[in-house]
Amino acid sequence: MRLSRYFMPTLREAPSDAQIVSHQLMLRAGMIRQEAAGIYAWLPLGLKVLKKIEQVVREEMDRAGAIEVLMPTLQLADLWRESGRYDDYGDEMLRIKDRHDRDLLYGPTAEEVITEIFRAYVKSYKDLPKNFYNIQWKFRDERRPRFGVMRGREFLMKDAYSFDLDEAAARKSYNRMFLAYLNIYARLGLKAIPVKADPGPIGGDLSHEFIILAETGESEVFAHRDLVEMGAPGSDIDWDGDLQELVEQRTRLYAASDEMHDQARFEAEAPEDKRMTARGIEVGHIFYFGEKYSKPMKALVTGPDGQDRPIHGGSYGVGVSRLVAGIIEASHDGAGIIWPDSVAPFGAAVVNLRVGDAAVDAVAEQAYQALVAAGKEPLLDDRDDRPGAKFAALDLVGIPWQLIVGPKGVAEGVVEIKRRATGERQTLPLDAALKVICA
Ligand code: 5CA
Repeated sequence: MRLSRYFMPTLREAPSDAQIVSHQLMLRAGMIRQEAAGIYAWLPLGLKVLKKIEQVVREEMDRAGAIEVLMPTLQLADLWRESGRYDDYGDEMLRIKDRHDRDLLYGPTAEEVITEIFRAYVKSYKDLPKNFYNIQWKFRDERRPRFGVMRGREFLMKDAYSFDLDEAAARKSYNRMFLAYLNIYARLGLKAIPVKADPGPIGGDLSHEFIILAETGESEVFAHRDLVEMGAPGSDIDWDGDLQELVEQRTRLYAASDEMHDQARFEAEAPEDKRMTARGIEVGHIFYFGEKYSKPMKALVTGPDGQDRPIHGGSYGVGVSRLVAGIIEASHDGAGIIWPDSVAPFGAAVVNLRVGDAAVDAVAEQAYQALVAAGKEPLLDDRDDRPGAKFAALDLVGIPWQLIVGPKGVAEGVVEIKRRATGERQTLPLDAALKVICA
């Protein structure tokens, strides 16, 4: 992409109503535009990052055996009347009437819709397990939308739904999602802590929130340090095998958010120097809820004994748009955003320091074409602007590499490269510079 033809409306100052650093930086980097409270348009740079996160989530869901579908944003109220949730959901649900006076709603989640789809086709235990997911916009009329896309009203969620014959099988589906989530966050450069969450009226111990650490987080977490340091399981685990031990390794050590925290247990289970208390952002939530939807909505399958029974379900959410802000909270400095390579909007920026100088233009173009060919999705800064302004904008938007082409270097046969995360610079011939960036 050539910056002269792109749309990257960066701002020197953040609007004063942006309270947290990710919101400030997303506005300054020209990633989003607020259209109404908690409702945002995604500008080109923001959209690129959103799509990259979406793709990481998709790949890890596919690997763990989930199957992608796309459900509508608008849902029929009648389905929610079947599950009994229509009246309970309250003011967070955006209720809509169509021209035939039918009650619709903008989906805040999709348990009812997926249960309707499942029951229409799946009738036998032989077709289980099944796990369907979609990455779709949700709407919750939050009382206090704030912090930009961190707590929006319209937001992008990956929601997966598992269907199993009994609780033991459902636990296996749950374990797959639990471990897939850790892999997702690791690929996004994040350290996520799985904490026990309130399982609600179903009871049991099968509900976890995934929290990433950030001072501005809305949740407080209490955790054993060894859990915080424990790595993700990695994507080459046997997804069809017994995952219980891998999950237990990560649930044995104490971890809880404020509503489930028990100080006495924390002190008994973690020695003082291992006790960590911090603020964090909830970037995922997984639940096992048994027959909660299948019973009232009659999602039944025939078991091996010929008897029909309600399936055991679970649902698994990742806050995809919230993650854009969450990654920024976890990875920025005074100059701006520092994207992990896995979600950077561009892999590298080629900075032409003297646009219009034929020799400099030629080297910049050569570097740009080489990076295109290498699949690095480069941005060519071919604007006629002061070097200082160019560097400030590129630092702000957080592109992992800058390849700087100026008249002095071109005369000497070298370019400069800068790694955004460390500020480290090297002066090298172009070929060697490209090798470093593409390594
Ligand atoms: N039905 C379940 C799982 S599919 C569900 O809706 N879970 S949830 O309510 O916990 O949402 C899943 C994830 O969406 C949360 O962990 C959070 O990361 C994200 N999320 C929830 N509300 C918002 C919001 N208002 N703005 C941005 N992200 C949100």
